[in-house]
Amino acid sequence: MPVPLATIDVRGVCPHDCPDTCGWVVSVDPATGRAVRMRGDRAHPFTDGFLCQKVANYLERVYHPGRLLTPLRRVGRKGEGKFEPIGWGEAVRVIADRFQQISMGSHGPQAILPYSYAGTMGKLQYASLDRRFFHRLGASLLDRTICATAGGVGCDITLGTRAVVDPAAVEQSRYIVNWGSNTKVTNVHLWAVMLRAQKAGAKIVTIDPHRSRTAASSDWWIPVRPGTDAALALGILHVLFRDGLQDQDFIDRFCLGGEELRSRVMNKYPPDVVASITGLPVDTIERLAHELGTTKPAFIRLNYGLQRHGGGAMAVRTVCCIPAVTGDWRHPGGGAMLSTSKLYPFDDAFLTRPDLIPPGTRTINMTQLAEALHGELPGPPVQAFYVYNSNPAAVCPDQSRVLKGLMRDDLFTVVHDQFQTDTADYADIVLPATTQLEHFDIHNSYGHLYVQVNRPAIAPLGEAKPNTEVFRLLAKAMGFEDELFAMTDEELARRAFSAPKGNFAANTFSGITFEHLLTNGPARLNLPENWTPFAEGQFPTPSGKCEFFSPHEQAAGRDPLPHYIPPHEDPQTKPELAAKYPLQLITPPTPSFLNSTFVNVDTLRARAGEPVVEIHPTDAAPRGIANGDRVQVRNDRGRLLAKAVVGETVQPGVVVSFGIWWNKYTEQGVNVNTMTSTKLTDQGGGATFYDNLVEVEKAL
Ligand SMILES: Nc1nc2c(c(=O)[nH]1)N[C@H]1C(S)=C(S)[C@@H](COP(=O)(O)OP(=O)(O)OC[C@H]3O[C@@H](n4cnc5c(=O)[nH]c(N)nc54)[C@H](O)[C@@H]3O)O[C@H]1N2
Ligand SMILES: Nc1nc2c(c(=O)[nH]1)N[C@H]1C(S)=C(S)[C@@H](COP(=O)(O)OP(=O)(O)OC[C@H]3O[C@@H](n4cnc5c(=O)[nH]c(N)nc54)[C@H](O)[C@@H]3O)O[C@H]1N2
Ligand code: SF4
Ligand SMILES: [Mo]
Repeated sequence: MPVPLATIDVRGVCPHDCPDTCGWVVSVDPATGRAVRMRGDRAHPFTDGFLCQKVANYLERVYHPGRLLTPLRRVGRKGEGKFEPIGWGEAVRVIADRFQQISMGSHGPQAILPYSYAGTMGKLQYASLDRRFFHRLGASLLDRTICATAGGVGCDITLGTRAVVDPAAVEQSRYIVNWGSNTKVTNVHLWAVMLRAQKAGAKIVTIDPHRSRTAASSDWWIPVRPGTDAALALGILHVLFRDGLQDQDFIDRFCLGGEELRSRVMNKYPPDVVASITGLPVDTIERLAHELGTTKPAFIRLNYGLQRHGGGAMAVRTVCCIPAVTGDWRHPGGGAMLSTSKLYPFDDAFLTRPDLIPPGTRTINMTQLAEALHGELPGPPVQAFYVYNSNPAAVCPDQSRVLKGLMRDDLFTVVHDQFQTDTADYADIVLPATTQLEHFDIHNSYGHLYVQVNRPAIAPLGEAKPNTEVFRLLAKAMGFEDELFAMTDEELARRAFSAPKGNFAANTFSGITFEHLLTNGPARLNLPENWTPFAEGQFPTPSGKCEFFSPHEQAAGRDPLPHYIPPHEDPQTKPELAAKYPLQLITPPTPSFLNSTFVNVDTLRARAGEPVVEIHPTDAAPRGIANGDRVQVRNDRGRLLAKAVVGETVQPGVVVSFGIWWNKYTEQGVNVNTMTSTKLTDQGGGATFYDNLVEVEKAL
C-alpha cells in the first residue's frame, strides 16, 4: 500500500518476549486512522533503527484477517473451534457469575487459576490490574517458571543478582562466548555488537549441542552434550587453577570459597572426566580454558539453552563463577550477562498489590499445568482457568495431558488473546485483545539499559480491549473496590515509575522524568558508560562477595559448592530409559517464530517451512533414514511427525526438533511439546524443555 504524504509518526516499543525491546515508529494516516508503515526507531541508541525479520512487517500481524474482534461464546465441542459472537456486557457477566459461583462454592476462589506469561512484556499489560484482580479475588497464585527461574536462582546463588554488564560495552570484548545462546536469532542487536567486536579482533565461540545459526556464524562451535554445561564449566575451572591462569587477587579480595572451589575442581573435574561427561575432546576443554584465561576482556552471553535441563540452575550457578576466577568482571566488556531486567526499579508492589493475597493461598507452578488440570497438585481442583498473554496448549510441556485437561467438561475456560490460538479453541469464552499499536505501556528491557514508553498509534480494532481494561470491567462486575482499578493506564505507569526504590540498582531512574520518556523516547538508565558492576567486588550476596561457596545453600542442606547434576533423561545415568529411547532431544524455537507467536502469520510460517528433526548420519543410517524422509519422533509422552534433516549439525546421540508450532497447523495436531516433560529443574521450579530421551523411526 502506498504511504500517504502526510502521516503522523507515533513512537512505540516492541512488546514481545525478546531481550532487545526495540524502539519503533508507526506512521499513521490521519485520514483513515490506519497504520501504514512501521520502522525501527533510529533515535534508539541500542536497537539502532532496525527490527528483526519477525517484526519488520508487523502490520501483517496487526491487520491480520484472523484478529479477534468481538467476544465469543463456544458453540461446538471443546477444541473444535466453533464460536458465536456475543457482546462485552454478556461476556463479562458470564465470567463474573461463574467466578462468584465458584468462590462461594465448597472449594472457594482458589479453584480459579489465572494463567499468563509474556505475550507482552509491557509493565502494565504484563502484570498490573490483572494481578490486583486475582489477588483481591483470592484465586490460586501462579508461579511463572516456564522461562527464566532456574537461571535466575543460579545467578542469585553465585552473584546475588542476575549476571549483568552494559551490553554496549561488549564491543570492547576480545573473547565472546555464546553459552546456550542463539544470539544471532534471539538477541539480534547484541549479535550486531558482537560482530563489531569481532571486526576489532574478538573471537566468537558458541557452546551449543546444535549448530544453530549463531554456532554456524561463530569462529568456533563447541557441541557440548545436552545438559552437561556445569561439567564443562568445572573442567574449565580445573584447567584455569591447574595452570595458574586465575586472578588470585580478585579471588582473594572479592570471592568466598576460592580454596574450596579449587580443591573441588582439582579433585573431581579433571579434563578426561569432563570429556567423558560432555562428549567433548580433552583438547577442546583445555583450549577453551586457556583462551578464556588469557584473552581479556572475555564475555559470556549466558542464555536459556543450558537452563532447560534437570541441572539447569546449577549449570548457571557454575558458569557464573568463571568471570570471577579470571577477573574479567574488572573490565568493561568482560564478565557474563543473563538479563538486565532487574536494573529497573519499577514499583511492582504498587502495580500488583501482593498485600491483597489472602494468607495461605496456594501457588501452582505454571510448568505443571498438566498436573494442575488433572487435580494432581495439593489444594482444590481447578474449576476455572483464565488465560491471557499465553498459549499454554502450544507452549506447555506434556502437551497431550494438557490438552486432555483442557477438554474437561467441568472446566470453565476464558482466553483473552489477539488470535484464535490453540488454547482459545478450548475456551468457553474468548475475549479479543488489543495489540501494542492499540494500547499504552511502559517498558524495561532484559537485554539493554533503556527505559521506554509505548504510545498507542491507532484505535483498538473492532471491540478489542487491553488487559488492564478487561480487569477494570471484571472488577466492577464482581463488586470490587473502585479505587483499586480506577487509575488510567498512564496514571498507573507514572506512579510505578516514580516510586521509592530499594534494590541492587536503586537509583537508575534518577534524572529521567516520565515527561522526558513521553516526548523524547528512550532514556538510558542512570549508570556510568562502560558500567562494570563488580569490578570492585560489591556483589549483592549476603557476604558481599562472589559466592563460590554458598553458606545459604549449605544452610538449606544442599552442596554449598558447584557440581554437575545430570539431566533427568540422561543416557549415562538412566541406561534403562536410554535402551528404549536412545536419543537426546532438544526443542528450541523456530527462528521465524517467537515461541508460538507469529505462527499464524503466513509469510513467517512459509519461511519456517514444516516441522523437522535434525539427526546425525551415524544415527540416521542404522534406522534407514535418509535426508527428507518423514519420520516419527516419539517417547512415552507423545509422538510427532517431522521431516528428517540428516547432517552433522548435531552430534551422534542428539536430535533437535523446533517449536513452537500451533498444533492446528501440524498434521497430527500436536507440536514438540507432546514429547517434553513437566519434570522441573534442580532449583527455581523451571521447565526442562531440552531434557528428553526419544526414538526416531521412519514413518510408514
Ligand atoms: N526468533 C526468536 N527469538 C526469541 C525467541 C523465539 O522464540 N524466537 N524466544 C525469546 C525467549 S522467550 C527467550 S527465553 C529467548 C531464548 O534465547 P536463547 O536462550 O538464545 O534461545 P534458545 O533457543 O532457547 O536456546 C539457545 C540455544 O541453546 C541450545 N541448547 C539446548 N540445550 C543446551 C545445553 O544443554 N547446553 C547448551 N550450551 N546449549 C543448549 C539450543 O540448541 C539453542 O540453540 O529468546 C527470545 N527471542
Ligand atoms: N518446546 C519448547 N517449549 C517452550 C519453549 C521452547 O524453547 N521449547 N520456550 C518456552 C519459553 S522460553 C517461553 S517464554 C514460553 C512462552 O510462552 P507464552 O508466553 O505463552 O508465549 P507465546 O507462545 O508467545 O504466547 C503469547 C500469547 O499472548 C498473546 N498476546 C500478546 N499480547 C497480548 C496482550 O496484550 N494481551 C493478551 N491478552 N494476549 C496477548 C499472543 O497473541 C500469544 O498468543 O514458551 C516455553 N515453551
Ligand atoms: S522481537 Fe525482538 S528484535 Fe524483533 S523487533 Fe521485537 S524486540 Fe526487536
Ligand atoms: Mo522465554
